[in-house]
Amino acid sequence: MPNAQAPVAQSKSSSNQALRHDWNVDEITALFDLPFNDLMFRAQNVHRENFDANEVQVSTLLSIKTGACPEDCKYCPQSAHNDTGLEAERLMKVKEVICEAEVAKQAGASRFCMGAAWKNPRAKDMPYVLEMVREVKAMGLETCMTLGMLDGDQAQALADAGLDYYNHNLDTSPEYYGSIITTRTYQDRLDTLSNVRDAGMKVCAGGIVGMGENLRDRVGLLQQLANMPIHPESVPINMLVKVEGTPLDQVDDLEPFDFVRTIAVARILMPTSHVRLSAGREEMNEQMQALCFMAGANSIFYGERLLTTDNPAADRDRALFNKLGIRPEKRQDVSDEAHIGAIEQALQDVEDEQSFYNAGA
Ligand code: SAM
Ligand code: DTB
Ligand code: SF4
Repeated sequence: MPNAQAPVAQSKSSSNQALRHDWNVDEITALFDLPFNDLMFRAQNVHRENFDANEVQVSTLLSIKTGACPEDCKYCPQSAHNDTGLEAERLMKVKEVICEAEVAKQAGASRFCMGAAWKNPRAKDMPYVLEMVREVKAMGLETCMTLGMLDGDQAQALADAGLDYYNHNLDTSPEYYGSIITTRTYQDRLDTLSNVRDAGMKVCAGGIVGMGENLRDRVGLLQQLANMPIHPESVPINMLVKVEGTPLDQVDDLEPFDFVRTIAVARILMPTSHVRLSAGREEMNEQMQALCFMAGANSIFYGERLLTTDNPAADRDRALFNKLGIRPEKRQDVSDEAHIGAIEQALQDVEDEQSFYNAGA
């Protein structure tokens, strides 16, 4: 049963254009095939019709249970099938999680995302994760979790505890999926996403590019996402982080413009969703990230760690935002003065630092 906070089904973008859920492969391929400048222009227009183009939402990630995962995802450093030398850690204590959430809030994050290396949460884990949701929410942060597959009851319990978003990625096209993961099916993932939606939470679902897939697979992934009855509110586009000891460690680099194109096409297909420039920013220079923002990305992970791999340090991101005139997006559901104050203070600190360097130059 949907709960009282269930999002209203999207039907229009702010430009009053109907949102489409019937994209076919040829149409999506034609977007990828546009001359780069034409694609960017279209994506920017769609972006500006629906969002403030100079605002980017910032989320901070925390791995609440690390490694020793029974799933065999070929990209993942946390899979027990991959020998990456990662030290496994048990589920963190609620108090430790709250301390990390406080640090993220002070640094200016508006959403706190907690991830666990599980196939699915066990019954005995649920009371702890529910308490994490309640306490992080009480701090005035938006909450997000990614814990693997959920049944309907687990999704409802998380929604009732106040979980705003659940992240569960499709990862790639249905056709390429079997080359990447064999321990859970594409349908398992779609079922979890529909349990999340039915429980009234917002859906965060996207994928990974640069895993050796072809253009048709990137088209197929975006088609699956865009043709859901309601578009995911958040669409993370991850660039594969190659980790030694995973089977994808040696895969060829993706042409960077193909990554930017994937963001631009996601923006056009899902005009009102937040498209997240997700994993892989540590390997991208500032100009590449700026192109992704121009293509319509309007969310990032903020903080020096993703789950187990590196992300740019918060001060580097604040400096980049300053150079580009980007403001962190404020929380949409409440106006939390402390949170807005933390972001403004952090930006002021960077400006002060820059004028200090300029004065000394
Ligand atoms: N275990 C849960 C699951 O898979 O549903 C949640 C955590 S899992 C690490 C969340 C997502 O992180 C994966 O679905 C995948 O899209 C992304 N991810 C994991 N390893 C990655 C890597 N090396 N590069 C890019 N994205 C990665
Ligand atoms: C998502 O799409 N990307 C994040 C988040 N959802 C959970 C995870 C990226 C993980 C990158 C590899 C690591 O740090 O372990
Ligand atoms: Fe486990 Fe998630 Fe990593 Fe797959 S992506 S191995 S399910 S932690």
